[in-house]
Amino acid sequence: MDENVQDYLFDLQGYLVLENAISAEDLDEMNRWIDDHESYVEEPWSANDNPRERSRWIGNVETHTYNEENGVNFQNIIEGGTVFERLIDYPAWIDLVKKYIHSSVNGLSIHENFLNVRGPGGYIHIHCGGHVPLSYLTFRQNNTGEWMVGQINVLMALNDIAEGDGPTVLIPGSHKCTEIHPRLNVDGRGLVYDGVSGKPAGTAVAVKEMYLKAGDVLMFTDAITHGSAERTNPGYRRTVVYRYSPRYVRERFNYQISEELLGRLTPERRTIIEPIAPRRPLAV
Ligand SMILES: O=C(O)CCC(=O)C(=O)O
Ligand SMILES: [Fe+2]
Repeated sequence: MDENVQDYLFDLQGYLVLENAISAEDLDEMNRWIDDHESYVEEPWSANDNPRERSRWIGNVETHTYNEENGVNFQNIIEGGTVFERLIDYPAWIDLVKKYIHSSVNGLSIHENFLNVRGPGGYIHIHCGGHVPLSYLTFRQNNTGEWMVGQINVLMALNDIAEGDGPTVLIPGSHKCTEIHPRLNVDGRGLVYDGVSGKPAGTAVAVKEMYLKAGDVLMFTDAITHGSAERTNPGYRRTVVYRYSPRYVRERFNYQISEELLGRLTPERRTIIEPIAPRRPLAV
């Protein structure tokens, strides 16, 4: 797409769809990873009495969910194999992400990375929007108008996502909306996340369902009002999400990167995963 058109659309809508962004080989490798770990989708949790310690670990990858209906997140998936390392600076989106985050001054990091598998009845509540005063939901420098996007979500479709499959929903342009979305409005107070209605984001006013083919990528500012529709079809929706931010934003769960992965990463990838090297006294 012509760069001016792309910039205009990202500014106006707050999202872009990159069709056919992921190679067939890489898609196959990720889908095979899920097939190989099906038992974790069936049984994501251990029997621990403490709900915070119920997760299961696959090496350095951890099972997780924000709410049961969101499905299973395989957090820290960059530790899951070389294909997930390639995604860190994937050619289809890395230059766009760098431009919009303005990495020449802000650097670049990944705030959260996970693979999500979501079955029938699964969905996400509506969240975010232009009304939210979260520091990483910036979009442009107010004074000069330069790009200064605080978080870009790169959501990768690993299988086709059509009507009934629980597509991501978003409200185009809502990253600039001052009014609070009605479902996030509690007596004039704006919520970040709808933890009250118990309804899928797909039923909220003004949302657009984003249909994707396997290999397509939906790239959106986290400031946009979004969520997902309920999956009503049988089977599972498979996605990967990498959230890019300036280097000042911490990794969401503070996963400690394994020495093995750090040793394998190219210098470019290592700078994204560990933008500020740990500083310790010299060993004596
Ligand atoms: O799962 C979805 O479709 C939406 C994901 C989402 O809310 C996010 O990546 O920030
Ligand atoms: Fe989100």
